[in-house]
Amino acid sequence: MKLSFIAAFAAILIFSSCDKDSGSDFQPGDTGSITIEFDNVVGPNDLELNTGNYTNGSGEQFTISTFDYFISNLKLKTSGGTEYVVPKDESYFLIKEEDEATHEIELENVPAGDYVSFTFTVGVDSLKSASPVSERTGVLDPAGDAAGMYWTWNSGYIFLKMEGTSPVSTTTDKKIFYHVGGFGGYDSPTLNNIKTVTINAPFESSAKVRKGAETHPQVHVFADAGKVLDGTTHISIAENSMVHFSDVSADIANNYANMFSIDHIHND
Ligand SMILES: [Cu+2]
Repeated sequence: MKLSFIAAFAAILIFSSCDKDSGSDFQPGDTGSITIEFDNVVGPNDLELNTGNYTNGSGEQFTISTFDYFISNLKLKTSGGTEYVVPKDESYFLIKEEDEATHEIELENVPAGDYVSFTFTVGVDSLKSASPVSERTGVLDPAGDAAGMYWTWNSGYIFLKMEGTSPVSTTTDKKIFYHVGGFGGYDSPTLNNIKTVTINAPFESSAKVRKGAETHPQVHVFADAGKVLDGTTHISIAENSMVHFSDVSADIANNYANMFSIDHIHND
């Protein structure tokens, strides 16, 4: 998003903020919809599968061929502190960079309000992970949409999958694999990489949910794939070209828990 747009947007906010408290323009019981767009980037650049060349904090070059992750259990909070919990059955989404149709999450029947805070799980919660396969349909269907995002050998979802190539990879074909999952285990405790993330609206902006089609707020979220390898822990590709169910995955999960931010919100 261009700086000029952000500047213009900020100016609009400043000029419109004076009538912010001029009385409610919605009734109790009103509901509307809200879109949350997950826009995958690498640092300041849009993520470009296969063709984008990136360098991590360890000075290692890499490309990204796959970038997929689960978002679930959304909670929205208004500026007044009222929380709306998206019904659990409607609260599972699989964002796949290669499939543009998955980049936007549509939430319907959301109580009217000015939403400023968005909380979600990156991955699939343990309750759902451990529920019968008949209750894991749609994006959670291991034989369907979730194919490739499920470990049959360990019965759990891959929360985030990043694959690509790197000249410093130690795999035979220079590929890199970062598959992070682990919900804590069924019977005995295992690695728990479930991350809960809260992101807040910038510039005193909010997503104004109103009745029907009066407005259709869109929360434009950036997810920085570069943070997978560079957050609180720097992951060296040469040292970890392939990560699956291992201690290093905990570092990666902590890294990507901080990759989300709201760049801006549209209310049109
Ligand atoms: Cu936008």
